[in-house]
Amino acid sequence: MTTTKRHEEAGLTDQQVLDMYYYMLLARKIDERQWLLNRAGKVPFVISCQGQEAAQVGAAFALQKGHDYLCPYYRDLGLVLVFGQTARDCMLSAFAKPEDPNSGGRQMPGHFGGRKWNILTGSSPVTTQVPHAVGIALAGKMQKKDFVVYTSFGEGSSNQGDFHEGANFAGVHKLPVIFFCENNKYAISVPLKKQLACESVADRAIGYGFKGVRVDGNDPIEVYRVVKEARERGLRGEGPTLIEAVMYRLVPHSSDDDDRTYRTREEVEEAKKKDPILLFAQYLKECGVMDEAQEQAIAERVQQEVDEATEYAENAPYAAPESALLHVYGE
Ligand SMILES: Cc1ncc(C[n+]2csc(CCOP(=O)(O)OP(=O)(O)O)c2C)c(N)n1
Ligand SMILES: [Mg+2]
Repeated sequence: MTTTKRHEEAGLTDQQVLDMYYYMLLARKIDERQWLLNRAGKVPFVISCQGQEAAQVGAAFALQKGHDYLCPYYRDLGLVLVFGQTARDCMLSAFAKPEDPNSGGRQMPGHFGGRKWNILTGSSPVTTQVPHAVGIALAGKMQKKDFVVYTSFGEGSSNQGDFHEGANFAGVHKLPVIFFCENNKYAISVPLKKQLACESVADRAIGYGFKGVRVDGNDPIEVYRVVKEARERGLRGEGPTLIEAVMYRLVPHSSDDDDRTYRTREEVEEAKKKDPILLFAQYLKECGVMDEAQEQAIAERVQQEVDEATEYAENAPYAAPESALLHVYGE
C-alpha cells in the first residue's frame, strides 16, 4: 500500500521530511540521555521535549533560519536544534559548563538563547517571552524589516496576563508575530479541564482580532503548513496568528516531578500510541521515503552525536569559582 505524499502537497521535498525526522529523533535522544544522566547524579535538572518534537520541528522548518526571531520556551529543544544549536551545545548546558552557548552554564537548562541564531534568551517566569516577541515585532515593523517573530508557550501559560497583553497589542498593531501554543494537556499537575473554561486555546485569538488555528501537534507536516501560512500572513502585513498545537507530554513535567501522583499509567500508555516519532517514521515508510536501512542509518548518526556530545560536555572544564560574581554587579 502506498500512502499519498502529504508532504509534497505541503511543499516539502523527500529530503526535507527525512531531515525533519532526523531532528525529531535527535531531540528525543538528547532528552532521553539527559534523564539517564540526571538519574545517575551527573546533571542537576531536565525539562523535556518528549511528545512535542513534531510540533517543534514542523514549526522550525516553516521559519527562516537566521532571519526570523525566536522567543521560545523551555521545552523547545527540537526548534532550537533546527535553528542551529547542536547536541554538544545542549549537553554543555545540561552539565552547566561555561562553554554552554545559552548562558555559560549560569541559567537552568531549557533557557535557550544566542544572538547568532536570533534566539532571545528567556527567564524562568513563564510567558515573559511573549511581550518580548511582540516588542521585537514592533521594532521590525518600525524599521521596515521583513522578519516574523515566533514565540511559543504552554497552554497553562496562555492564562498568564503576559499572553493576553502581548496578543492584544500585536493584534491592534498588526504585528508579524506567531503565537505558538504547545498544548500538552498539563501544566505540571493541573489537567487541561482545570486550566481553561473555553473549548480551545486557539479560540482566544478571536478576542484579539486575529486568526486562531488548532492543529494536530503530532503531525509535523500539518504544523509546517499552518506555521508557513501564518508566516506569510505576517509578512503581508495581516498581523499575528495564534496556533494551538495539540499533543501530550509523555514524561513528567521535569526531572523533579512524579507524574504518578496526578495521572494514570493507562493514560500515559494510551498517549504513547500516538508518539509523534513513531507515527512519522511509519508515514515515511508507508509513502516510500524511508526504508529500514535509512531509518537505521539515521538512528546510528543520532546515537553517535549524542554519545560524542555527552562525552565532550562531561569532560569540559567547569567555570572558575570566582567567575560566579561576573555579570551580577557593575564592574
Ligand atoms: C509566572 C510563573 N508561575 C509559575 C511558574 C511555575 N511553573 C513552571 S512551568 C509551569 C507550568 C506551565 O505549564 P504550561 O504552560 O502548560 O507548559 P508545559 O510545562 O506544560 O509545557 C509552572 C506553573 C513559573 N515558572 N512562572
Ligand atoms: Mg502544558
